[in-house]
Amino acid sequence: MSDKNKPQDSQDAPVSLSRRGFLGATAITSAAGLAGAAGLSSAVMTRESWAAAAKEARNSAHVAPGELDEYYGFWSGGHQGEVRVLGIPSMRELMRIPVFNTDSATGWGITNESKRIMGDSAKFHNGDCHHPHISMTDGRYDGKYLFINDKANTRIARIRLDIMKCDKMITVPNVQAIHGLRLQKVPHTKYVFANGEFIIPHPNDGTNLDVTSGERYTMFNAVDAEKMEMAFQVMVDGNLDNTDADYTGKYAAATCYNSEGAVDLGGMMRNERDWVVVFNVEAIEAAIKAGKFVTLPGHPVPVLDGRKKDGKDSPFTRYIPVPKNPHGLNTSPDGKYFIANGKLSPTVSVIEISRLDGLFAGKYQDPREVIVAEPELGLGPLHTTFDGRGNGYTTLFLDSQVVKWDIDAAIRAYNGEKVNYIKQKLDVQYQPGHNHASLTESRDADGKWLVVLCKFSKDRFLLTGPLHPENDQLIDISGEEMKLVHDGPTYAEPHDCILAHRSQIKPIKIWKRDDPYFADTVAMAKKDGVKLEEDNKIIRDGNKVRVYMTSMAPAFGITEIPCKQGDEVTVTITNLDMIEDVTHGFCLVNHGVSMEISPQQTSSVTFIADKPGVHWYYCNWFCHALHMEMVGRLLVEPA
Ligand code: RUQ
Ligand code: CUA
Ligand code: CA
Repeated sequence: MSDKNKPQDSQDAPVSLSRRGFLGATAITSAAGLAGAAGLSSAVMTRESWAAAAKEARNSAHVAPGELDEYYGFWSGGHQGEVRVLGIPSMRELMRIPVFNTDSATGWGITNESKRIMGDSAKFHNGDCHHPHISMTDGRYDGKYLFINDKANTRIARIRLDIMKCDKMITVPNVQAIHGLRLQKVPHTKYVFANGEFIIPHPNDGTNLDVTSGERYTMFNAVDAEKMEMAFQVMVDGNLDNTDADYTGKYAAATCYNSEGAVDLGGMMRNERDWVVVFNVEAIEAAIKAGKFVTLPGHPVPVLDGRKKDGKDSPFTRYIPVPKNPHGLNTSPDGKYFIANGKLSPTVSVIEISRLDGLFAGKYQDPREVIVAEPELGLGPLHTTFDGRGNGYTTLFLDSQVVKWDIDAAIRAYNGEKVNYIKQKLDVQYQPGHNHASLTESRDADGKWLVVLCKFSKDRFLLTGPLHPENDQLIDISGEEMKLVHDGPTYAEPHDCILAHRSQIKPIKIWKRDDPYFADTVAMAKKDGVKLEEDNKIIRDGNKVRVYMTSMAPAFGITEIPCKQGDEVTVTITNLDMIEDVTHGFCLVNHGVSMEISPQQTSSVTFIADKPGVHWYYCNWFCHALHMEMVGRLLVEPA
């Protein structure tokens, strides 16, 4: 074979772009005035030299067969819509929790139980989740719930961490696109704080189609975490990006990148400073208690006005100018600082939380007096995370780096001292968004592992066509130096993740029969006089057919379901197996029906028997040597 005809290994195609050149024109546009500073350079390492350098550290992260990981990681699945559970440090994917998507394996979006949880929004088949956060008690993860936003359809979902299933979902009214989401940390997670990102006209009924004039705003939202109902909304100036809460229970803060209220890219970058808006939770609660709120048409949630009027502040909010289109907002685990990440400015702004009482009391002429440091870290700072030893770790999107910096030193530098606050800059591959250190959002931040979620993987993995995976990288931060130990390809698009120690999460092994997850289905059976744990019964009720059956490896309790064309059939299955891990499924061929029934679980699904004839159903979770034989038939008589 001549060289010309030799098959080319496309995986080995030379990498033609340098790390910094990679983003090209798009990045330069969005980096606006910063492009000039991109001349700073660092040596570009090859993939091979990375592999060699990482070898030693990788051994410390190795989790051998039979060993368990020390941490749970909960990953946002981004616009794929699910939450993923990973073991850290192995970075092995342990489970997927469908939330804002449809899932064929478990029947999420197909079963009656999941549709009841999704409510009105079950009609949507897409989602865009960003920010997973674990409920807290006294500033520590309590392992009860995980909350996550859906930017695409303005929803918030809750996952029960004992069963690792979504158990509640609400659509936030009066706003569009929930982006930032964080939890009240102290005294416990009473509220889920969630930012409505986009400014919309009010009312948004088509009478005003211009977002730059007339009554228009977005709102900061609080959801009652236990009831999963709206608690309050606060109108703001500008828009809202990311948020976090403090360790007193009194304040939450959010970044705004569009103080301009613009509708175009140029307009949104016009101001040199946008702001952080601080919310006074106590003042908000007091106003609601005193009945000093309004409601908007169509929803009873109390709404407060946190906008400035004629330059005067409301009792509920303060606006702190920070540069420029800030993005991430992160509370340091010692409870001292809110840190706003500058994005289009190479700086982060460090806000001292203990000065906020004074800010609300009118102590400061200039709200920027609450800022105690504004260190210059590099290009495109997006998110900061912490090791509990006084260091911040900030992602630099444009530089493709994580920078480790000393918060106290940055404060001293801001006060004029000559001190170097930058400890290390580590190249990551490539363009990192969020980063997240173990236990970092709690008092227990332990500075062991750092996960960096890179938006581009470029040359790091075998090629998969034009669509590349993301690259979630694991960095050992236990020592003085950050060490990259693992590259992890992930599917679109983990915006954010959270790491909890395994002792903080307590999942159950088999379902409890009285679990509220399927309580409505149990109640329905009771109305039909059916004992789910024993009975195999078919109940005909007009053109409704309700089938109650048990499953036990390797047999369904009912193997023939006679019905008439056009009947609405509900199949309810209770898995009597008591053995851990023996999950059954129910899949009806050519009907789009499929669901999971784990040990001691009850699941149900409703469909129309619209095709006359014989239709096989089978167990689609491999459960037994005779799993293939675990079948039955739907017998549909023509109408
Ligand atoms: S955002 S890459 Cu949706 Cu959390 Cu910052
Ligand atoms: Cu039951 Cu497979
Ligand atoms: Ca702006």
